[in-house]
Amino acid sequence: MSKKVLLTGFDPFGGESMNPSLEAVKQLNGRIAEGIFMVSYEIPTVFHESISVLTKVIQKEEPDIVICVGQAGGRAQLTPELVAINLNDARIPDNQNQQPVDEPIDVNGPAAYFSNLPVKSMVQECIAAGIPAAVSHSAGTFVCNHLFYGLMHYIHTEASHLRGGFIHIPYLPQQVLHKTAPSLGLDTITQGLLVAAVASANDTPERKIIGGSLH
Ligand code: PCA
Repeated sequence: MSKKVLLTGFDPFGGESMNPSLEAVKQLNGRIAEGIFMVSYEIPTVFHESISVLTKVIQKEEPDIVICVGQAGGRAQLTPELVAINLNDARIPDNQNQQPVDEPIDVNGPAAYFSNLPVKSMVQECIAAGIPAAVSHSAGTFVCNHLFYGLMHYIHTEASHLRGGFIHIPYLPQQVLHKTAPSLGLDTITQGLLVAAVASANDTPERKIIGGSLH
């Protein structure tokens, strides 16, 4: 039976007029491929509200897998995140002008949660498809890490059958016309997310693949 994959992207933030995560997940909404069925939703780049919107969407859609996606301007690869930490420390305000500094996401929650998606297999499959990818060991301390932590907390406390995680993606070329920063085209990013979703659904036990970092 085909697995249902929920993909989410964020609205633009930090002065950008677009968010590649939203553009890419929109391309995959309703797409059926290699035994998976994808639906996509927009999440506000807002502390707290992002988690409550995601939770409602999960309850409505009842997916097997949740992959949240966000922009990581300056990165050159698709980067599945390994770990979400219990910390809000915003360098810029979110889209509702909230800027928490040094606050826990959940005072009673653990320091961190690991993704329960096969991050190294996702990376390996992307690379095999010619799409730049690497494991990331930090999702930052802004709304992406916040949503990722909220997702994993929900999985651990209320939905242990669910698999979920987060992927950061680079800027689109249109966003770097006046910046010195790497970018990837929308088709490449979208294809990478599809490959990552299929790798997650195939549910292969995580392989011993070299993918750590020295710093
Ligand atoms: N990236 C931000 C939040 C929304 C997004 O797309 C982040 O990395 O936290």
